[in-house]
Amino acid sequence: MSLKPQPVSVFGAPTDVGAGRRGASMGPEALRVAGLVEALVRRGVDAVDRGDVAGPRNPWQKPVDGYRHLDEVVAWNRAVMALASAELEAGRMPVMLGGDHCLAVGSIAAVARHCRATGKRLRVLWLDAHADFNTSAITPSGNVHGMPVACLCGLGPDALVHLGGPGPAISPSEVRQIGIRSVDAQEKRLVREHGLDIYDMRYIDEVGMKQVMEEALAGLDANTHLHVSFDVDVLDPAIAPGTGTRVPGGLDYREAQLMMEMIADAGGADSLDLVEVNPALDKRNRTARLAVDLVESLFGKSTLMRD
Ligand code: 6HN
Ligand code: MN
Ligand code: MN
Ligand code: MN
Repeated sequence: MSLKPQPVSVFGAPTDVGAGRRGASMGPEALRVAGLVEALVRRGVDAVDRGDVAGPRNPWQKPVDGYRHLDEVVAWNRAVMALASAELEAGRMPVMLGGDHCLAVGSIAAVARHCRATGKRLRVLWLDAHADFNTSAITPSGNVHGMPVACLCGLGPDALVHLGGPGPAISPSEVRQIGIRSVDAQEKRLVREHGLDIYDMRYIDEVGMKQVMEEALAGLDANTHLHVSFDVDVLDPAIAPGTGTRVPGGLDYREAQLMMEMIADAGGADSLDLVEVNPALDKRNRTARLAVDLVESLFGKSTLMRD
C-alpha cells in the first residue's frame, strides 16, 4: 500500500486538565515552534494549522469520586471531538496536538463515529509507556489521562463513554498498544479481562520492532481507518525528557523511526494524536523536535536513501 496524499488539518488542544503535572498545555506551541506544519508542507502535504480549540482553565483540584477535573476534561473533549469530526467530514486528516492524553477520548470518539457513518473498519495504534486503562475505582491518581482507552471501550463516566453517541466508541479488539512498560496493579487485571492486544517493551526486546509492527498492522486493508495515538512517553526518557510521566526503558531512536516508517509503508495514518509533550520539563524543546522528526517518518520520509 502506498501513502495516500490526504490533506491534513493540525489543531491544538492546549490543556493539562487530565494530567498530574502542569505543562502539557504548552505542547501545541512547542510542536509548532519545532516546525511541525512546515515539515509536513515540505513533504508535499497539504497541511493547514486550524489554531487551538478552547476550554476551561485547569482548576488544579484533588480527585472527586475518583476523577480529577471531570467537568473540565469533558468540556475539552467535546471541543476536540467537534473539530476532529468537522475535519473528517471535510475529507481532511485531523492531527490533534495535546495537551494530555485524556483528549484522545474526543479525537477517537470522532473517528469511531466517522467510521460508523462511512462503513469503515477501525484500527487504533496506541503508542505509549502506559496502557491508559484505569477507571475511577482503581486509579492510583484520579488523573483522567490514565483512563482514555478504558473510557473509549465503555468503562468510565457516561459523559466520556457516550461522548460520540450511544454505546462505547470502540472495542478492545480494534486496539494495538505498543511500547507499554508501566501498568498499575489493578489496571493489569482489567487489561487482561478485556483482552487488550499489548506489545510491551519485553516483547519488543524479544522479537524486535519489525515483527511487532508486522503483527500490529496485520489485517489492515483499504477500507480500514488507521488512527495513531502517539504519547511521547513511549520514547525513552533519555531521548524524550519533556513529558510528565517518564518511565525508563522506552523506545530508542531507531526503534521509534522503524515503527513510524512501517506505519507509512502500510499506507500511513488517517488521523493522529500527538500528546503529552511538556516543554516545562524539557531542554531546548528537544522532545517536540524529536516528535516532529518522527511525524515526518510517519508521513513517508525515510532516513536512508528511499525517498
Ligand atoms: N499518560 N497509570 C498512571 C495513572 O495515573 O493512571 C499514569 C498514567 C499516565 C497517562 O501518560 O497518558
Ligand atoms: Mn498515554
Ligand atoms: Mn503515557
Ligand atoms: Mn488507511
